[in-house]
Amino acid sequence: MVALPASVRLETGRGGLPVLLVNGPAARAEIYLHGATVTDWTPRDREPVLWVSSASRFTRDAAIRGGVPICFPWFGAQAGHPESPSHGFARVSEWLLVGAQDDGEDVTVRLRLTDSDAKGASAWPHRFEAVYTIVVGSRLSLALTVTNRGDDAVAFEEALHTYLDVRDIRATEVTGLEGNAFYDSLAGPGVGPVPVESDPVRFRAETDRIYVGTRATVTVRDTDAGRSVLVGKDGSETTVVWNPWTDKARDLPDFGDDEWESMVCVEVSNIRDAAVRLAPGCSHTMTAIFELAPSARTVTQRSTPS
Ligand code: TA6
Repeated sequence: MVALPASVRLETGRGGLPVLLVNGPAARAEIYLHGATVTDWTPRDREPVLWVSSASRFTRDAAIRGGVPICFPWFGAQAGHPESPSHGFARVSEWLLVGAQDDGEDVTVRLRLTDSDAKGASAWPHRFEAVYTIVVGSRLSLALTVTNRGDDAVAFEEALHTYLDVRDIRATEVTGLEGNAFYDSLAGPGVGPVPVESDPVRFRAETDRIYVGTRATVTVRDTDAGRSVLVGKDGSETTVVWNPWTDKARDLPDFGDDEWESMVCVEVSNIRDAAVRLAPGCSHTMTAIFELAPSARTVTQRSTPS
């Protein structure tokens, strides 16, 4: 058993699933071993940044609807295997806690998944090790390192399928993707990248896009809440932006009918042409870094009506 610092407790969470409760100097967080899903990150004196559906399941056979599910080793449907789970098996597998420590203002937690622990790994018959390093502080850093433990080269897709909480999606915009082409996933498979995005992404209907060749930090500006979330990254070439809007939200069994108004997914990823190729023994790391832009309003000022 890994020795836990005082800032980290292993508890029984929703659905009886094991959860790590992190209470560090600069922020708190909640991390389910199920899917290594971070379901809460709240910097001190700020509001929670991640969104979790009130209808989410917390069971071993389903992904958590919210927080940061990990899509690996494929994104969406597995090519040639329609029976395989959407977005791969990492988000429905139990990850092993391999380390936890205090680092000044930050708290670092490490989780691991290998081909022998993964649920349904037979769908992707390759030997691998995935290590997820979560640093909880005034910034949230999520680094997924995948190592090819086999004798043959492998290719995989990955995404940190982050659900961000917003006050109103209609008053939310995403900047930093201008100049990047995108696949419109609503246009169906086989439709090539749509010409370059020229404006901030605004939401007026179901939106499901895969931006390609992205490197820059993306800003999610939630004007109603007066808050911006910066999404920085490393080792990632694509960014997915998703909001299900009314119909898709209604169709999803683990998603509240009206909850589309208060969330947006911005997903640091390597999918489609950016799938990662690894030779035997080699590793690749993809990192997402979340940060709240300085805000004139902190929790206390907002909560006391004038
Ligand atoms: O990331 C966007 C997306 O791929 C959408 O197409 C939508 O299906 C969403 O993920 C949710 O997928 P899920 O398998 O979690 O229902």
